Amino acid sequence: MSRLVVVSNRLPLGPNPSGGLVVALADALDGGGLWIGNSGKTRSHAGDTLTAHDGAPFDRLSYDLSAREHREYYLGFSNAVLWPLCHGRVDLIEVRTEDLHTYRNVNRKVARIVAGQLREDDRIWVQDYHHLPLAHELRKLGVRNPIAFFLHIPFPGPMAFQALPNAAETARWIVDYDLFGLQAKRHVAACLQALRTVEGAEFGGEGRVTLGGKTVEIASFPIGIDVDDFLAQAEGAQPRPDRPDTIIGVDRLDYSKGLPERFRAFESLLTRRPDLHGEIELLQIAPPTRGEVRAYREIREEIEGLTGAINGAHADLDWIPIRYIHRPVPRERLAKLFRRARIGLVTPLADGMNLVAKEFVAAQDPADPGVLILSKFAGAAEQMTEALIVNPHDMEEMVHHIVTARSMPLRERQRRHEALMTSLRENDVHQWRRSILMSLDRISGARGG
Ligand code: ADQ
Repeated sequence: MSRLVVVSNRLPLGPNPSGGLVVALADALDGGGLWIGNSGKTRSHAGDTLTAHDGAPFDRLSYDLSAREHREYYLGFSNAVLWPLCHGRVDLIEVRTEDLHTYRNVNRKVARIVAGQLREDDRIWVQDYHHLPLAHELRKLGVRNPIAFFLHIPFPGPMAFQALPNAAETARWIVDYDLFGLQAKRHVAACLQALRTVEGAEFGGEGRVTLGGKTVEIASFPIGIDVDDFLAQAEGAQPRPDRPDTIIGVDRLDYSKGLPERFRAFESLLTRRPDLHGEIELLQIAPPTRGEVRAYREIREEIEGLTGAINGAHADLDWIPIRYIHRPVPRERLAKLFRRARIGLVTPLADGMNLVAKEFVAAQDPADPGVLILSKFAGAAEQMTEALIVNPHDMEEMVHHIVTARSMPLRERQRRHEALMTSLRENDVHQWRRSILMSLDRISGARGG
């Protein structure tokens, strides 16, 4: 068996690392795989020095970023250009030449590090938008190994793609991969349309795109969760209280997650239905993220302002309508909170997949399941059709779905939950990993490499 080399922005650190991606990749990495990523530490000057980390069933190597690399590659081009652009917020992009320059340079440095570790029959799997140029840089170093890429966030449509300062260069980065994996069919369609704006690109069948003599296959691989693991963590939760009914939201505090729209819809419900005062609450858990980027400071202020205003206007001595927690919560705790909630409100304005939607469903008691309300703009909506699918911009529809979910008969809740669970199990995280690696093997096998 050939070895798998995974490259992501941050290396999962600590003994027995356990994030979602680690679980996903473990079976393919255990017993000899290698994972390379940055340490999360920044130094005033950082070179190519590598640190090995014991304590995982696979090898791990980290490098440090310089303060400048962190600012320009990570906060700058990755999170103030690519992230907003891929999430339909072209208005938020902050294009700076030096950020793009450093983004290329960091990827050149990571390519040198990866190339220095490679064996002839290794397969390489690159994760996410921080590393779009990596295959291109590796190919320049003479690396011929099969390389797959997976984008965890949406791919922009043609107009947004053209808002990149380097759209044609980005297309050349993409075709240096053998396989370019996206979360949902709609992102594959967007990607193909975007690449049609690039001069010289040619389109074969089955998502194949050729440019400058290089061919990539573009396909969707919806990421999933480890269903039984999450279900096990949810078991033993306290029974649901009689009142109030909890509507739960769990999201990194990101402008793509649609939190202000969600809070306003909840307030609209409280205003129209005074009889629900004391009967429902919104528990919103939103840990901080990327606080050094301006747009993230602004969304934080907006959410704090809205929480204060809504609670100030509607709370009573024995009831607070919105409980807002701006901290991470351990997974096990989260799973139990999902199980106690009557409604899961997952309403992003754009999202590659959204694993919270899947975790909420997996955590439910099949005998008395809660109801998921899911934005049509989450990649998850393509598979989770038995959720109540909502347009998060449409406040009327959001209010209507909350009311419907709250009064949904047990039989219907069970039927929807069962159908959702079947699809979660068929498309779990292990299936995701297997199908990407099988596609990569098929493509490289067909090329004889
Ligand atoms: P995210 O944007 O981070 O991921 P999501 O898919 O919802 O979004 O994953 C978040 C993860 O963090 C979930 O496992 C969730 O339980 C956890 N989490 C959220 N809030 C937490 C809290 N307060 N405490 C502890 N854990 C918390 C990106 C893309 C998504 C895509 C994933 C995976 O934006 O669209 O689904 O990658 O590919």
